[in-house]
Amino acid sequence: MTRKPVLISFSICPFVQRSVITLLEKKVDFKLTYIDLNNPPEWFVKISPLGKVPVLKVDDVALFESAVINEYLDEVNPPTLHPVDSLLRAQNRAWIEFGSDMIMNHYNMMIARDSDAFTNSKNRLVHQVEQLEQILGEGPYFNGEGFSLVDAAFAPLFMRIDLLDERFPLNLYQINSRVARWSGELIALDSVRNSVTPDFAEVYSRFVTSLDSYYSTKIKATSV
Ligand SMILES: N[C@@H](CCC(=O)N[C@@H](CS)C(=O)NCC(=O)O)C(=O)O
Repeated sequence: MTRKPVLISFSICPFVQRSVITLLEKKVDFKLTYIDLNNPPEWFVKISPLGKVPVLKVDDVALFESAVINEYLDEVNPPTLHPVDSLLRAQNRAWIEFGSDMIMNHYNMMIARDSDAFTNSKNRLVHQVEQLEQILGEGPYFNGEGFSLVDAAFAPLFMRIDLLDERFPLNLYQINSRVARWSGELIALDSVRNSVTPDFAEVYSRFVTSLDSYYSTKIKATSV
């Protein structure tokens, strides 16, 4: 019998959060183990080929890459959160990759040392938001009525954008846009709200403020 899956986590990692959301949506009984990525334990280094979280331990197997972990979770815990049609499913996988790129652009924007690097990442992000705006339908979710793995993939990004906007708004999307509406739907879900620790807003905000970056100087300037 397969034992309870164990998800190896770092508290503010958006990629881990994607898998937590999927596990919660599917009501899977799982265990979360937190590690310090700045000082990873020996056992983690041994099982994580890229040294990254998330890793999902299923019995003696260590799965890595959030999109792959979510595909696995989806397959073994029906009903599926993917479209049944092969072409739609492939398209959904492509947009999950797109979401990963957005998460990295958002992160690069946060850590950018100067105004040029910051603006460069921000422009890329704004362009990606515009691309999303073009392909989104009436909602409430990416594929319409049903929550899918694309929603799980984007929710962590929207949660971070939303939290940071409270400190120093970047206006990445218009209030009445489809992206804004989609973001609002996802952030309000129990599976998304419960996918982070209760102190997440504080911990994430502290992390961003502690960065030696262009954006953190903006945040600090508004806090005084
Ligand atoms: N493509 C990976 C990205 C995972 C990732 O970048 N995780 C970060 C934390 S959010 C990490 O473990 N970084 C440690 C490192 O790069 O050494 C996924 O989707 O799982």
